[in-house]
Amino acid sequence: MTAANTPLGAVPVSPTATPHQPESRPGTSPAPEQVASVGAAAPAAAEPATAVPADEPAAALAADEPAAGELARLAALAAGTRLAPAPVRLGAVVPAPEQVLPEPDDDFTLPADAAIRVSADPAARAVAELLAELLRPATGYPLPVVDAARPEPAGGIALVLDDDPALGPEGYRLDVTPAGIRIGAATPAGLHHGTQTLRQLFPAEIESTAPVTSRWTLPGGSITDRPRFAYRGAMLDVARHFFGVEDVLRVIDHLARYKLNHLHLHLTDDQGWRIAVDSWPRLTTVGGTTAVGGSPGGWYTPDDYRRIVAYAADRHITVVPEIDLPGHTNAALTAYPELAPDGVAPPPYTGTEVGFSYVDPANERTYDFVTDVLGEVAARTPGPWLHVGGDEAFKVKGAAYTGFVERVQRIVAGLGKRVVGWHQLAPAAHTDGRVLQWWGTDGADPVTADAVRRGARLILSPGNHAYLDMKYAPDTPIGHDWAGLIDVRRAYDWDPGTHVTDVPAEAVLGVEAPLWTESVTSLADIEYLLLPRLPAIAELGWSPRATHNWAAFRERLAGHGPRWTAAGIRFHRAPEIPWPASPAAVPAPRTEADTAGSTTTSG
Ligand code: TNX
Repeated sequence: MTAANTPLGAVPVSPTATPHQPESRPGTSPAPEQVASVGAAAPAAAEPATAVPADEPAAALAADEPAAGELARLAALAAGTRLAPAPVRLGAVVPAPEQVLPEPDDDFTLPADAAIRVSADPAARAVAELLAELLRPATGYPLPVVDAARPEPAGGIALVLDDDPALGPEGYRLDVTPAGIRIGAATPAGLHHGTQTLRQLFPAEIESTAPVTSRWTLPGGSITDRPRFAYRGAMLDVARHFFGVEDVLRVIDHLARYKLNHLHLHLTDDQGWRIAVDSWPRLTTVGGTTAVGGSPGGWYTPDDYRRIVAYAADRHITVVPEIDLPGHTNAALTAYPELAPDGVAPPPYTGTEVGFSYVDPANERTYDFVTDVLGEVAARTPGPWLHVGGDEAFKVKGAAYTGFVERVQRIVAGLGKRVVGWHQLAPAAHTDGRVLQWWGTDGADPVTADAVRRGARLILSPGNHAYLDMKYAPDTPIGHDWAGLIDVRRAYDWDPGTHVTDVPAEAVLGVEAPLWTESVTSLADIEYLLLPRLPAIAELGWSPRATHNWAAFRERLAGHGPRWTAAGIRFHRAPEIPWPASPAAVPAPRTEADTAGSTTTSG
């Protein structure tokens, strides 16, 4: 944080500095008319609460059953019991905001007739529509979105594009006062991140996909927030196992929730080619049909890919497509043997070894292939990045490797894109804007540090902290352990700014959590490995280092268990996190006033 960006009089509040609010606070009960009559507002076809306890992958169930208290709470939810949760603590947000100024007397309860007023700008309006979509199912409120020249909260929510340059391209300021909620930002992206913070300030039941009769009270005060790093991402390997569009959209939702702004798709590997290329059609029709262990293959049509890109863009997430070259190309070679060094089609590969396949760097046809493939992918990708892999090409050595990489880097530049590659690209010549994704396990890496001195910037994905395909513990199902076991604390306790020796923080563009999928076969598996570690990596990417504090983080993270459960999201109940043993929101002791305003869900 710089002085210029510090609002007058505001002091950063460390997440530990604000004591927990008591479970219920006197004087904050809403007037009866503020208590939602969800039965009236809910759509007639609404199902009873569908927020069933989230299933873990079958093998994990015994170790990771939801706490009994949570089940009781969910039963109450399903029965339509009126809930009166205490407001969450203003600073109880993941990733930790830059500045938090609680005003405990300024709590605000969202009324059923609230509107979302938004600056007259199409992208800002889209943020408002998404916020309304997030809040409507649980509240059952209509929450109309209204354009306004100067939006005011007016007893509801205002999303205001204002020109506060201090907030930067992704920052926002959120105020909760008795007049309502106001989020201000210089950009739609900033407004979007502000809405994700707002979402976390609602009681956990806001995540329910069916109406919940509750009092939607938010904690008073202000949050001023900006990211530490510009690049915050996660990677999904859709090549080892294929995941359809719906699964990818669900992963994008998880990224958006934690203010990540890049989704890296590992689209090609030995076991499958997952993106259609019109000029080389057999890449998918032949190379896309297989997956690890004989699982079904699949691929994205141009429309599928555009759908993913558009859904991500609506959430201010940029898709980074990876075509892994020159190794990890067995699937391509099964389709086009002319690219193989011996010109012979290899058999399809469904194992999990690496490093045996490569396209022939001495064959000109290989560069036609690279130019066509990258050209088509670039044309369908609005974001600036093309990831060209480069890892584990064990059979393309020395000058053959660097010569290939330098040529590919020129092809990417010629397409007007910015090249990213795994840090094995480091020895190749620098090219403008080049970014290396570092996945080492030992921060002493002079070759990468040298590439940084020559101009490269780094995305940090240390294998022993950020690899979400590593197991949590020896007895957790799914995943590898070649880079060690990664429990939540290990995912959280490192500093991207100092991690690689002789690489200054300014050279670090950001962080990314890769999820390789050799052992991952379903969305349930993905969520089990992502949650709760993805929020840890997200916090490293977003939050100022001054907020870094394991004890405080685990407390804040614990509050997300009930949110995921309410949303039907599976997660690993990591033992080092103090998940609430009792419900996040228990049926409040009923007062006369409460009873008068109370209704049940229409379900
Ligand atoms: C290494 S990390 C790989 C991947 C594997 C992963 C498994 C990297 C750039 N390459 O091919 O899937 O380990 O953890």
